[in-house]
Amino acid sequence: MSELVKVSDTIAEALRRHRPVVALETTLVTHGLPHPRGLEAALELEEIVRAHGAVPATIGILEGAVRVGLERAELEALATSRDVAKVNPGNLGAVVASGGPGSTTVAATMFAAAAAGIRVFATGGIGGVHRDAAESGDVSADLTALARFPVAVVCAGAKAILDLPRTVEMLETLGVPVLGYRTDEFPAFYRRASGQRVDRRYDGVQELATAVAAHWALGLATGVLVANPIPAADELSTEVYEPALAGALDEAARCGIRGRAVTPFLLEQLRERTGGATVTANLALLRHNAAVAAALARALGRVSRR
Ligand code: PSU
Ligand code: MN
Repeated sequence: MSELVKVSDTIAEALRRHRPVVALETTLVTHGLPHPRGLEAALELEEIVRAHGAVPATIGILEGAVRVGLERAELEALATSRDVAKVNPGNLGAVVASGGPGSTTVAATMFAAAAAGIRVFATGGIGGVHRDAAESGDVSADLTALARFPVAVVCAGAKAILDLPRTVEMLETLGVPVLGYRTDEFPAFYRRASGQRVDRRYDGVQELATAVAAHWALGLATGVLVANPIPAADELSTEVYEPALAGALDEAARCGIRGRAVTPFLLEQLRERTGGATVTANLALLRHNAAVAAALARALGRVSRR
């Protein structure tokens, strides 16, 4: 592994002992949730992973290295510093070389997790094909990372700001399995259903782990998407959500928002336009994903010891 990827002693020890480890990203901390909810969420997600019997490895960029397993003070430093770069594989080298702080998206977190040997990662919702992709060409680097790095990503589907049918098609094109955890449908982040199907449904975490392990045992070296819907009690109603999304998309077009700024801009617009309801829902699905990811990491350990 490159010396530019630094694994903390705690995480290195956990991996050596074949303990279940769950990677966590930091872009949702710095760009996805309003301050200080991001830091609170990051610490809470670590606690949930621990409570479910796994070791959390939060990933970010500090002082010229990709850090796998940030300490609390480091996470606080990242969450509270002003100009934190949002990092995907395309600007990862430049941000590391700059020495400045960076938060890792799903794509960059998958890269780092794979480099460290971590197989399970929990996030909120992945990036995907944007609704205006025909004109803007905006397709998240999360999709290409899923095609490249062998990590199981537990998420509540793709963010609902996206074009979900095209996102699901692209996952199929890239050969990324979309496995539903207690769902037949690909979830839509704030909603449990999208009308899109998953490749297969699993109701038990052990059978899910067996399928994930089989994918890699075959030599298929891609990521695996584990689609875990938001709990029913936390779903947003479409009456609240749809008008807010329409307004947010209009505002982004009006302001000419492009590139890495698009997703954070839309999430912030949704927060304002729903009186914070999208943030509450986002936190609920994140907690659920962290718990399922920990259970999956433990189950994967049982599969590989057989
Ligand atoms: N999940 C959330 N909130 C977020 C994200 C995921 O609940 O803010 C972040 C992830 O880091 C994801 C990124 O990789 O949004 C997608 O950004 P883009 O569409 O620019 O690739
Ligand atoms: Mn983009």
